[in-house]
Amino acid sequence: MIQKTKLPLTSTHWGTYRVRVSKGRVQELLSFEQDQDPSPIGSGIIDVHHGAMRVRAPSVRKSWLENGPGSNTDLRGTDPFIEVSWSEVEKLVANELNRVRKDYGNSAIYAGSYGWSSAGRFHHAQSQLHRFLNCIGGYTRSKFTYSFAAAEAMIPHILGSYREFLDTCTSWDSILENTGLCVCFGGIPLKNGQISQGGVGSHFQRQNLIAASKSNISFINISPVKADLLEEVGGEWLSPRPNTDTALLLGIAYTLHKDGLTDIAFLKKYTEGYEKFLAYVLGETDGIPKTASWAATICELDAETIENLAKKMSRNRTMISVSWSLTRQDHGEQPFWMAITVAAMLGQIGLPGGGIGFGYSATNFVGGQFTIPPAVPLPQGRNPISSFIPVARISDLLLHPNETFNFDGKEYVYPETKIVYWAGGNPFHHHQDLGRLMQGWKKPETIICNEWCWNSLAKRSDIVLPCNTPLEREDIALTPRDPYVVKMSRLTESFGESKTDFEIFQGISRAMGVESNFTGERTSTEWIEWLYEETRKRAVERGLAMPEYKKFDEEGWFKFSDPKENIVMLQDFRQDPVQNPLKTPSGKIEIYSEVVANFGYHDCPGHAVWREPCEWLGIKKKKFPFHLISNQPDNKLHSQLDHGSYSRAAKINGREPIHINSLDASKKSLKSNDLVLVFNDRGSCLASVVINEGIRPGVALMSTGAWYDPIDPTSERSTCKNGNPNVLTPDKGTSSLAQGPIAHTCLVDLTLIDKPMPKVTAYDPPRIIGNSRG
Ligand SMILES: Nc1nc2c(c(=O)[nH]1)N[C@H]1C(S)=C(S)[C@@H](COP(=O)(O)OP(=O)(O)OC[C@H]3O[C@@H](n4cnc5c(=O)[nH]c(N)nc54)[C@H](O)[C@@H]3O)O[C@H]1N2
Ligand SMILES: Nc1nc2c(c(=O)[nH]1)N[C@H]1C(S)=C(S)[C@@H](COP(=O)(O)OP(=O)(O)OC[C@H]3O[C@@H](n4cnc5c(=O)[nH]c(N)nc54)[C@H](O)[C@@H]3O)O[C@H]1N2
Ligand SMILES: [Mo]
Repeated sequence: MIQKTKLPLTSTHWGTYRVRVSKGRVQELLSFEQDQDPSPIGSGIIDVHHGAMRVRAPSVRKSWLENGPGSNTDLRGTDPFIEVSWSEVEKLVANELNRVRKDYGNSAIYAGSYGWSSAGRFHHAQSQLHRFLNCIGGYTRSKFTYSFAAAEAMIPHILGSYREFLDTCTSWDSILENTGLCVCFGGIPLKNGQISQGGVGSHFQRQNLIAASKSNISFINISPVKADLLEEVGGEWLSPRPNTDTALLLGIAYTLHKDGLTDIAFLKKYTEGYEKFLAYVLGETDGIPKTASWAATICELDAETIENLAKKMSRNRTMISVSWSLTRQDHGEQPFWMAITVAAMLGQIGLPGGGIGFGYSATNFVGGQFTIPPAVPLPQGRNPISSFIPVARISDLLLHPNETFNFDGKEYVYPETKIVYWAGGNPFHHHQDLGRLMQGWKKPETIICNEWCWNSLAKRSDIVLPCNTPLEREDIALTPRDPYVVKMSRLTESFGESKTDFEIFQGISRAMGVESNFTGERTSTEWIEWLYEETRKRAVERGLAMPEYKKFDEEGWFKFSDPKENIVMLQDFRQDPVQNPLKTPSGKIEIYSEVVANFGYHDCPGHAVWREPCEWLGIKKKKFPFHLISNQPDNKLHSQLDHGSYSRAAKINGREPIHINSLDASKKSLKSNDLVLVFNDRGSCLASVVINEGIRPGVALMSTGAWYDPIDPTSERSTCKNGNPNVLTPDKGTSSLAQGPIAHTCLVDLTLIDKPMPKVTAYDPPRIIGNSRG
């Protein structure tokens, strides 16, 4: 048997693996010897890689092929497909892009193409798509991410940048040495630390969390879900009503002020506009003092608990961790702004182990004590088209062309969309209110995607171009979010007629006469070496050692050496705010932002405020009794590999689990494993009940990821029999400022289903009726 360390490597968002291949197939993924806490998610790919759900040839929806663009768009999802040759499909796509460019202009091509795709820097599907479209005059793009759009728009106004501070969150090493108290909004969910975009060399969240709990650090998990903090860590569990964190933090702020616990010197030296915020806290501006008792009625915690928490935070070196989920809710700009404000009042920002952190364990990289690799991405060229949407406004774009929308202080217009092109993302996974997306999805004349499997997106497209998986292509994992650089080997032949995304766009660009612009006259192998060498040049400039490409290629991996000094967010700013000002108008932390105030948005004024979410447990005239939390799944990454054995093993009687507290179960006369309909006015889905005392009463927890599978695929509001919670979630922007998604703001009800329900068909391929090649 070959020694494990001699086996070829591959990299995924959920880890690096040594791969055992025989008989032309990947047989086993073995954890990388450097990985201290490997994730089991990877195993899900083996049984589906060569299965019936692979897209084996370019496939075109029957009505589109026979009657042209825009035909029977209501049949997307039910029409059968016809397989065509690559040369035929390349011509079809080229002609269609040319028709739309000529008649409507490039802004009529929406190719935001949001999504995680797979690891591997060169074959990053979205970058490949954007590079290709930039060669033919551009496209309408999307701005920001589903992960934390509210923070991406808001934090630059407060701290001058978001990404910069996300990438330099105070490291676990600094926490281990200095922190006394870790207050974790949304917990520190290890399930999420399994992944990191672009690849993971070694998972470090668990080891650090356990080490922290063994030292003298105490943890407080503030979350509707007890399991958001590892059982072994112990600590206290506070479960306020979901989406009330801002009110809780305001109650803490009031207490700090009342008890004289604010660091006035810090506020003076490093922040802007505290007085204006304080007037609001004291109720001088709206007549409502934001006392602990006021907060207590909103959060449903005791006032005493809130006051004690405030005092404990001021007594200790305190790290406040705010999970990214706090941004994916109505007014999701506010919790982060408020948490920064409280951290400033405590005066610990920029001190070792203190201040604020954005989502420890939201992905593996947060809090890493590693050197940020100066990773060079694939150049995408220039997009001359200025039209864009905030990423989660996709249904609005399709349903309301030529109408205006607000975003970050300006007004913009949605362009008209004729073509949607998606590569490396799945809107039928990620978007809210799928019934509404279904309405919008009928509007474009042509929908194209590159996919490797017949998931909910591929089934609802007009032209499906079969792409390779990472196991079928050579690539390089090289991301600023992980210190490991991994050479990914090509491990198996391409399934059916599938190609890499690069080859797919090479073929279309050839048909459009722009092949050499697109390829840059490099092969994929040459591009991989180019990315490495360009990164090495940057590394050398920064004094970072990196082996030559040949040596790296032979070894298979390389790790940047760790920095000697502990990483402490905003340490430079604290040490010298004049020499190292923030990139805000005042150069300081903007507790009050004149810029934001001048936008004049009621839903996002000039300092952090409590605004009632559009749906929450405290709403007047509550129609649906449960707050649905549709968090990230433990057993997969989003919708990827939902059809694989690892994900399917976690279903109960073939349906997605929904967790509720025993108090709610008895109110509803439900028991474990009961099949329920989860519903509200937007839609419904099926799920199997799990009774879980670690869920706050009034909360229902159902993770995302199940492939959308409506009982009646032609109906917009049909029950999803596979349990995709996005049939329930609202499609509304966080505020006029960020317009981010608000999946975690959602009320639902549950009812027992005591009759047999239709079987899940999500994992069956669509009907393919012959091929046009005879
Ligand atoms: N209710 C609810 N909804 C949510 C969230 C939530 O918390 N609750 N979270 C949101 C968040 S934070 C995110 S980031 C989004 C995630 O949403 P997405 O990133 O869109 O979800 P994925 O399932 O990862 O989609 C990636 C797609 O790329 C395909 N793919 C993989 N490799 C390749 C490749 O090499 N080439 C091509 N062409 N395709 C490939 C996969 O098959 C898959 O269909 O979901 C959002 N939606
Ligand atoms: N295994 C796995 N890991 C992943 C992903 C995946 O799909 N699978 N997706 C990755 C991606 S794209 C992202 S963006 C990150 C997201 O990282 P997070 O945003 O941290 O992920 P979530 O699981 O949505 O939320 C974390 C926890 O926040 C709690 N929560 C929800 N609403 C509230 C609230 O109003 N208040 C408080 N205090 N707590 C609340 C929920 O109980 C939830 O379990 O995860 C990444 N990690
Ligand atoms: Mo995300």
